[in-house]
Amino acid sequence: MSQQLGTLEDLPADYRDDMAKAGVAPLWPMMRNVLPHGAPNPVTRPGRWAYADLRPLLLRAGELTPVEKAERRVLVLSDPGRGTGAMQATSSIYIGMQLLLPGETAPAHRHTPSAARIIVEGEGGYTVVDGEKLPMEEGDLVLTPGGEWHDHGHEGTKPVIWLDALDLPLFVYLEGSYAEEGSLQSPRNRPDASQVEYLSSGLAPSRSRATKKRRYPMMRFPWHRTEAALRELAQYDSDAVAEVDFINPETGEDVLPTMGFTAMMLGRGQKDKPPRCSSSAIFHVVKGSGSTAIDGETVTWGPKDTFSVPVFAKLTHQADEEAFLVRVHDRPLQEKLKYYEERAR
Ligand code: 1HN
Repeated sequence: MSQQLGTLEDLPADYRDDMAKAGVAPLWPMMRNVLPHGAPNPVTRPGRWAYADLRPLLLRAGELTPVEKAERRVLVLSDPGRGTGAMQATSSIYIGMQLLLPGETAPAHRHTPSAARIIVEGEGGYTVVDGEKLPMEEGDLVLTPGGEWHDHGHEGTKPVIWLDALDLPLFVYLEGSYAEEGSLQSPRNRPDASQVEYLSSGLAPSRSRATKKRRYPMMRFPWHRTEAALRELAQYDSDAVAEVDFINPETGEDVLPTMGFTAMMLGRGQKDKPPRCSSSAIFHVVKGSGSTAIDGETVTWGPKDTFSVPVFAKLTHQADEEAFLVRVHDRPLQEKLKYYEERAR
């Protein structure tokens, strides 16, 4: 029962003028823009960012702009559907690539949006989150949950580069985005929780009932463990693509309120055709190469490349060689809003 709705031009000019003066507008000419039939009509377009392009640009930023002048030395990966400079890769997810040079520090601050980093290159970088020093090694996922103080440092000898994912667009939309400045934290002198408290999955330290639960008990997920888990999974179920969710080890829930993260492994020549889903995503290639058809448009990728996919995209991944990808998505937000959906292809 789809009916053509009336347009603005159908209405007499004097009536339109009077509406404008009264600060109102008719809904019906705009109805389908905000409620298209059957499925959303995303603004987001697929994006692809080759590391070979980003790396030299970032290193040049390192020469042009001292970290003191940048606070965070980042190049923003803008959604092609919104244009360069857009502070979002999809409707809800911001992605940037950050550089820290040896000896540099990025000052402490905390803000309402949550962040997570996927480490792309380098050794010796670290983030201190709420007094916990989190080493950054290639492929690690490191969380900076909203409201937690965080600063970055670098004890190595070569540039460190990582990908930042934030739920910033949501907070901007909600007019809830702001930060507070602080001074560098002195970290507690012990390894991070992944190395002390949650070394083995299924085991967590016993605590008395009086002990206050930490909302974010583990904020670093070392890559070597993620890769080992994927290899085990892949070995015993070679048809299905091995994919793991990063979860809060105390609750089994998503690691952050709005953003979720998975890691997947594709064997050489393996294809993956996931269901179409209402969440948007950004994929970062930790290792390997291949291609992904996104609604029929093929994106090729190699190590350290990044690409984005809009909601309900029809995806086919194919690995040319063994490949590991990390996916950032907004399913946790959509689950909370009770509308996350998957559809047959
Ligand atoms: C931020 O705090 C970081 O802490 C990186 O490294 C990127 C982009 C927008 C807003 C805050 C960081 C950011 C950011």
